[in-house]
Amino acid sequence: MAFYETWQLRARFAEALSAMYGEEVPAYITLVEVSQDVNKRYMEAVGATAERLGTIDRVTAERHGAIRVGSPREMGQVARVFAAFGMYPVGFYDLREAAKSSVPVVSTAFRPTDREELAKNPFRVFTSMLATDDPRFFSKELQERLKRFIDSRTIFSDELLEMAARAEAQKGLDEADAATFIELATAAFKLNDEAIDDEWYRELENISAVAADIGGVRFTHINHLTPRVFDIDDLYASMEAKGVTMIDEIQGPPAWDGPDILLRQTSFRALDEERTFRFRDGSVGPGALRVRFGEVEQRGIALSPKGRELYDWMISETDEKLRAGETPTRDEAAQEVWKANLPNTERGLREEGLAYFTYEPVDGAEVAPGEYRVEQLIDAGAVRAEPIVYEDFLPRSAAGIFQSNLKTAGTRDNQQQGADYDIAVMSQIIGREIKEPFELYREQEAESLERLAKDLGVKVIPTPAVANNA
Ligand code: OOG
Ligand code: NI
Repeated sequence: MAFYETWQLRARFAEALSAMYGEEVPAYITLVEVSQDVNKRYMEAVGATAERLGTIDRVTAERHGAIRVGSPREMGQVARVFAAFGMYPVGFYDLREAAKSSVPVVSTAFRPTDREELAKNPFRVFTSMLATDDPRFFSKELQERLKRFIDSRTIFSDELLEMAARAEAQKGLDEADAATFIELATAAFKLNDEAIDDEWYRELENISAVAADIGGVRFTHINHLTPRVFDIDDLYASMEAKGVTMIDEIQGPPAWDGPDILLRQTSFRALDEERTFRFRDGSVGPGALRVRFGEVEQRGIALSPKGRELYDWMISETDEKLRAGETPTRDEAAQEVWKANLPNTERGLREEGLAYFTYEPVDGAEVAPGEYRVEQLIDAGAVRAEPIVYEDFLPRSAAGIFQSNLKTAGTRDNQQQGADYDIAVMSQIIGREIKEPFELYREQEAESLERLAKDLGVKVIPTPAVANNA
């Protein structure tokens, strides 16, 4: 019988979720089709360098999902399911702080962590946990009811969790088990039509639509599945031309003439979906909910801590310009800030140690023994630099995406002391160590430098990105 390795399970899981989500949210199918057109158009227009940040095959298949769970127990369980697919927690995002509206969640992303695995299938899932114990959002009394409600539900069955443990231990499953496992895992994220308690849902919704979406129902569901494009400006215009209403902005860096960095994201607005409610008088009937939307993204180069500091500064500088009324739109403000502060070549990014790359010898290259900087080797035609793609998320963009799809801001009491969460606390909740994104990228660059030195038989001086962040 055929054996499905971890990455094959991951690819099948991503495909199964995509098929299910397409049935649930037909506008997603339009988004995927338009994304594919955009990518084809980009390949034709740009030619050979189009695939610098990802091959067309990888980018076409690439998705990230977003899910939301209600408790540490559920977070630990979902981590076990994802581990079976070779997806491990990376990064900590506190959206309570990043959002102006009431978004009471803390998050991580589950994804493959090494290069070969990412190349085989990069599926990742942004996973948020409701901070039910945060008194800024929930009174003591409501915390109790919310916890009781969430603790009484079962999203991940014992059968699913047992199979996940087996798949993780064996690094895969045989054909029959693989099919069952993927079916069970996918079904755990299917939109359920069990009647929703209207009074309970609305009580939570008054505080935060996100809290209601997570804690107001007995199930979870996939919130969005995001395709990747090479040109998000083209995607945005193409969707609007089709009559699909998009949120007001593209989140993250602006369009500009230099290298793509980090992550640009946008989405079509959350759509009304019919769900079933049980009302106070006991009657059951339809009602509309608006929680799911269609996000799309364009990925750029991973930044070092120094680069990230510059990025965060440029974002606040952009806010400042906008506030001062210096430019009419956020995009124009950002473009000016980018032009004035960010090197507009990959080489510039490397020389200032702002972004991560890997370095490979050019075929047949020969270099006299000695000690070199990589830029010297590149100039001599002996070495090629390849950008490392940013595989993670941005808290402010995530908060922006959450917010722009909420109808109301909700409520929060900032006089209260917030519940403490950080990467260490979240690691404990998950039961596995959450990796720091920077460390993964830095390791990749450092390893490539070591390999390069060995291959060429020379000494290579550490690059600024590696040396500054050791
Ligand atoms: C997650 C929102 C964040 C992203 O891509 O930044 C996100 C959610 O809506 O659950 O998906
Ligand atoms: Ni997303």
